Amino acid sequence: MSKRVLILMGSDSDLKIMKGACEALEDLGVGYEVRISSAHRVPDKTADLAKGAAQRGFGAIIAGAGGAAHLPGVLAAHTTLPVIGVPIDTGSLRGVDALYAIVQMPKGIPVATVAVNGAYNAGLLAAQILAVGDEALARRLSEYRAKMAAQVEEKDADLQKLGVEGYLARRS
Ligand code: RP5
Repeated sequence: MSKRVLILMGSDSDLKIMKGACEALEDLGVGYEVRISSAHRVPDKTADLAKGAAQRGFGAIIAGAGGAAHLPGVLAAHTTLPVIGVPIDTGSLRGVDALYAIVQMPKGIPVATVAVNGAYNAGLLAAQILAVGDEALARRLSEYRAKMAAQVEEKDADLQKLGVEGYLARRS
């Protein structure tokens, strides 16, 4: 059976950003479960989710958090599944606080970190991790890339045809 992705976030205030990860996984036909679990407010639940994840059929974990952003690192401490961290911009420090917190893991316990608010890419990266052992998913990823490349070529052809002003006028 295909592995799924466990998506976690520290607060429901992260959900509007983290839904990007859900969208990416849906675009690629990857199953997922999405949960709220704070490293600070419900530490035992967070540890239990990480400890049980592999056994429950998850192949990767995506964790979004803002501020002190300890969630991805704490999950990574409790599982050898790959953990992808999404720094969330909570306003005051524009997400740089969460980015530094997530990316600066100590040697021995890595967390793969995407851009601030980069939840869609986290979903893609999780899919790419699962695709190592899933040929059908690897094919869907190649198709996704080919579609993206075709869209760029279409835009370039339109730009050549319409010119800069014409292209911008059509976009607005
Ligand atoms: C973090 O604190 C959460 O991930 C969230 O980004 C931030 C603020 O949480 P709330 O106060 O909105 O619940 O743990």
